[in-house]
Amino acid sequence: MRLSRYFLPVLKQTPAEAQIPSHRLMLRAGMLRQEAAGIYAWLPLGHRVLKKVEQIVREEMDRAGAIELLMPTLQLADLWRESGRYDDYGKEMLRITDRHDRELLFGPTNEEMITEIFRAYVHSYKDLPKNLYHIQWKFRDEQRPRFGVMRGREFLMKDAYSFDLDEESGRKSYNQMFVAYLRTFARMGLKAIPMKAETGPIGGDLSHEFIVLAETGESAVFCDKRVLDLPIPGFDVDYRGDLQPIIDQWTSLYAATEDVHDVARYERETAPENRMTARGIEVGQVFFFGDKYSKPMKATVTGPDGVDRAVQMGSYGVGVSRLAGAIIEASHDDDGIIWPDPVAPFGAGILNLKPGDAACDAACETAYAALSAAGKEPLLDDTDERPGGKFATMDLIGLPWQLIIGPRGLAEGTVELKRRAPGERKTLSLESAIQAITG
Ligand code: 5CA
Repeated sequence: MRLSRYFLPVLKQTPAEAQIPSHRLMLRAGMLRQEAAGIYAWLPLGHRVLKKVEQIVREEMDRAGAIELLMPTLQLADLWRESGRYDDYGKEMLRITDRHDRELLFGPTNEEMITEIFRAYVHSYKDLPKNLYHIQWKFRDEQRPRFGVMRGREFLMKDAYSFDLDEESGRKSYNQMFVAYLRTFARMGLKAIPMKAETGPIGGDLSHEFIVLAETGESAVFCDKRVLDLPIPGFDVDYRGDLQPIIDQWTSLYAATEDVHDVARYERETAPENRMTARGIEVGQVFFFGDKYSKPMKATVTGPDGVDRAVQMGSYGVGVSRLAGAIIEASHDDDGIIWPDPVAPFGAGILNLKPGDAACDAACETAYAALSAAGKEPLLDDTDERPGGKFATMDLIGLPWQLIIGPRGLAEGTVELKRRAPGERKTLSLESAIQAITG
């Protein structure tokens, strides 16, 4: 992409309404525009990040055996009356009436709809287990939307739903999602800690929240800090094998959110030097709730014994849009965002310090072609902005690499290469710089 043709409305001033770094930086870097309280337009740079996050979530879901579909945002009220949640959900649900006076709602989650789809087609244990997911916009009329995409009203969620014949097999599905979540967040450069959690309006009695530690997080958490050093399962983890040892390893060290914190247990199980009290951002939550929806909604399957029974279900959410903010909370400095490579909107920035200078233009084109061919998705700053402004914008938008090309260096056969994270610059030949970026 050439910056002269792109749409990157960076802000010089820090917007007054933004209270936390990620919100501030997303507005300043031209990623996001607020359209109403808790409702945002994703501008091109933000959209690229959102798509990268979404794709990592998708790849790990697919790897774990889940199957993607797409359900609508609008749902019939009658569907929610079947489970009893239409009245229970209260003011958080956005209720809509169509021209025929039919009651609809903008989905805050999809347990009812997926159960309705499942029961229409699946009737035998032979078709189990199944895990279906989608990545779709949700609406929750939060009382206090705040912190930008962290607590929005409209937000993008990945929600998966598992269906099993019995509890034991349901537990295996839960474990698969647990492991997939460990991998998903690690791939984005995050340390997300699974913690015992409340189940709230989703229900059930087995649940874990995945929490990224950050000072600005909304949840207070208590954990054994050794959990931060546990190994992440590799890409070759066998999802069809026994995952229980991995779950046991991750859940044997104490980790709980404030809502379910058990002080006595915490102090009994965690040596004083290992205790950690912190704040965190919930980036995902997994639930196992058995027949809570399948029973009232009559989603039954015939077992091998010929007896019909309500299917055992779990649901598994990831806050895709919240993750874009959570990654920034975990990775920024005073100058701006520091994107981990896998979610960076562009892999490298090329700064042409003197557009119009034949040597600078030629070197930039060479770099642009080479990095594009290597799949690095470069952003070439070919604008007339002065060098100081170009450096500030590149630091603000946080691309992992900056390739700085100016007339003085080129006269000596060199360019400068900066890795955004540590911030140091190296002087080297154009070929070596390209080599360093493409690895
Ligand atoms: N049906 C279940 C799982 S599929 C469910 O809705 N779970 S949830 O309520 O925990 O939401 C899943 C994830 O969505 C949360 O972990 C969080 O990361 C994200 N999320 C929830 N509410 C918001 C919100 N208001 N703004 C941004 N992200 C949110």
